[in-house]
Amino acid sequence: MNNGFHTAQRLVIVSNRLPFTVEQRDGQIEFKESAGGVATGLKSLLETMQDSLPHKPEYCWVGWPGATVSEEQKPAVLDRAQAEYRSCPVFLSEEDFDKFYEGFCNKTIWPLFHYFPAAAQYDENYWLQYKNVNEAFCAPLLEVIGPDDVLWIHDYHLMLLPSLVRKRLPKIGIGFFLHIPFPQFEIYRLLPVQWRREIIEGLLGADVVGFHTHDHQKYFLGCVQRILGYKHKIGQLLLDRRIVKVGVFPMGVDYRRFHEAVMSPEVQQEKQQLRKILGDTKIVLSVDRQDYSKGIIHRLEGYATLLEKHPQWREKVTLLMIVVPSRIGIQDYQGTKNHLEELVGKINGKFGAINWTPIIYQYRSVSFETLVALYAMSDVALVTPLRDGMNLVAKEYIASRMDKTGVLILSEMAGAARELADAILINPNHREEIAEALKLALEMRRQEQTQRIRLMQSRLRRYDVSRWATEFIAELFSIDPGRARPFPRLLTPAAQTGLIQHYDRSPNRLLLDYDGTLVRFAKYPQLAKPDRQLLNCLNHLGANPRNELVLLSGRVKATLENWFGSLPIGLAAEHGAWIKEREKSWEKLKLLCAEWKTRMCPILHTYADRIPGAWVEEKEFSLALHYRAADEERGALAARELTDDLLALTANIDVQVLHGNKTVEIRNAGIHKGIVSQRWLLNCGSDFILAIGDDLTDEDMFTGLPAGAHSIRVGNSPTQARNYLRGPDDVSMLLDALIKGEQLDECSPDTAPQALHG
Ligand code: ADQ
Repeated sequence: MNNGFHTAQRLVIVSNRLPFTVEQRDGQIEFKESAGGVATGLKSLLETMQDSLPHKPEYCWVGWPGATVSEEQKPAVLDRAQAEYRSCPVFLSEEDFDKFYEGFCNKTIWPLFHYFPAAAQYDENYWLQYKNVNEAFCAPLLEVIGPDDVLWIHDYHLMLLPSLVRKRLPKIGIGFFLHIPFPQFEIYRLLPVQWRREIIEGLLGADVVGFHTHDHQKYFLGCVQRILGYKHKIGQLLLDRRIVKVGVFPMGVDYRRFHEAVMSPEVQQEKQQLRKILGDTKIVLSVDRQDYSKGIIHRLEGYATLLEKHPQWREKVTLLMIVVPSRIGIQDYQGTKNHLEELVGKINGKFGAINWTPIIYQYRSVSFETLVALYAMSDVALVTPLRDGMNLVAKEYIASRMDKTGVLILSEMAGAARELADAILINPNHREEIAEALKLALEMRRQEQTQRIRLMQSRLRRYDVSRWATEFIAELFSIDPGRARPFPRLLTPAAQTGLIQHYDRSPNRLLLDYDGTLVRFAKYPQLAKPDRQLLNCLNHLGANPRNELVLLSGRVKATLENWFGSLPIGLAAEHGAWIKEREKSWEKLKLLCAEWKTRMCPILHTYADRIPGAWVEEKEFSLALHYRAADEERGALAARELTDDLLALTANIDVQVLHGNKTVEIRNAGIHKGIVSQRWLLNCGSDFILAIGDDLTDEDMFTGLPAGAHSIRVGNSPTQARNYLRGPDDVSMLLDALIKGEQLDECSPDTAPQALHG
């Protein structure tokens, strides 16, 4: 497909909806402007983008045209979309619409992420179609994207897309912005295990993930940690091979456009006409897409309570309620509409008079000019969502108050409440609170109105839609997309070649940690057994007469003996409390006392009882509380508390307390991997030394090494080691490369060690 876009660096926007919606009328295709926050926000952004962004990128927009289009009509829609809107439509089938859009997006994610768990449906067919449609977006994208383009994916319909694109184009810059709230883990976990994991993994395909508020960012990072185990540092996640920045970018509105439109002749004329119809009552405005999350019913109940409790306002105020039809095929939405219309009728019937209708209700979309006229003439804007990512209506109202009067009543559940602290903030669940806020707003003195509006306008003028996009895109352009390396001192191929050459010409000492270095951590330690390949590798290295190989571990000697006792290598158990030289017996490194264990053991057990999944390991000269199988956050919190307690309790005895990788360990002081490794390094001069470890306890080993030794920390924690490797797989590759080097060098079948069998 030739999309007609040239390949200089461009911004490729991807969202479920395009800025236009295709409609069929008398067999003819018509293009209508799309409503809704994402489409309107992005549209006004693109209109101003050329002036405001430092890079002034060209753009194109990929998305669904809002209706199913027949095969014959597709070419015409494609041509017009490209020519008039710089858009590339992704066509979806009826089935996609039912199961993806109305199904997974609007019956699963939307209710759940807006904290309506009872309304969420967990249908496997919806989920499968969600995956299919994300794939369906990926294919045309790959045809559109040029090598230098940057991708900005929007919203909850396309949460799997970042990683789908990343897999195919590892070096492309990808941003993702979520326009709706990201919920707390307790809500998010209601998704089935596989779905919740794939969604997080999908999002982490992006280089920058953006949210409207700090709360949404915090909840997302919490879910990432609990589901995938990645901890963040000031919003940055260090994945195995990439960095993902998770940031807060509160979306603004096109402030100037709203502000300046107020004085336009069209808006002035609209205002006059509306004024004639509405008489001289005070006007409370309510404008939304029809959605149960917007709290429209609660708003009506609050208004009815005002009329009930403060009858002096009857006939003096009118609620003007404009509702845009939305997602009309979904039952919950139809239900809300019926309920809403019933309630409007009831309130009008109960309080209305011949010359006064308390609520004027319109179920339709209105033009930009009418919308601005409504904002400009309303004394109060009543915005009461039960949960909202941001809420642009609240911001548009403030931007349209040219005369600096008017009052905004805003739900504290809207993201916008974080920025608009000078609104009257209310809890939308409490009708009395809404009624009192209305009374306060209707009676507020002009001077106070102006004071509040000024403060909010000055914020919205600065943080407008361009600023939102500029900051997001600047972040995206600032990174080296997909190439950012979280490991600054990663062992490069060149350094590895140097290391192998050094190894090949020397007598060698190899000091290796086991858990986390040679094998990945498992939920329980007994599951992290060495496999045949690892045993063969250690056997090869140990059998080379030039080598002295030692495994230094915190494990007990029985386990090490069982797994490695027959190999020609040295072993150190319990961090060196017990050692075994090659082909000799176990011996204690020095006389150690273990009396303290009887006092400490009950304390560890008390903590283990408090953390489901945690357990205590009793060794000969040490005690360890393990919490790898426990809930990540609870385990870490309790472990910090335990470490503190133990440090205080052990101040007068000769032991050390160590908070390691998902463990808290107490062991005798004066025994650590630094001391024990010296035993094998004694008198080795400037021989080749290689030490590899992944944990805090391995730092003792690194710091004790002579200059010129090779030291490698596995993982990305701060270290004294010279280099990093990412994980046990990379260690395994390095050890294999050492063996291959040996084989090339010596190549004598007589001296090659035998592989282990059985
Ligand atoms: P929405 O849920 O669509 O957006 P909102 O932010 O209020 O909610 O945006 C609605 C948009 O539609 C506004 O720009 C408004 O002017 C327009 N609109 C509303 N009623 C209208 C009417 N009767 N006629 C014409 N236009 C009308 C989603 C999230 C929000 C988030 C936005 C942007 O749910 O929380 O603020 O995306 O990120």
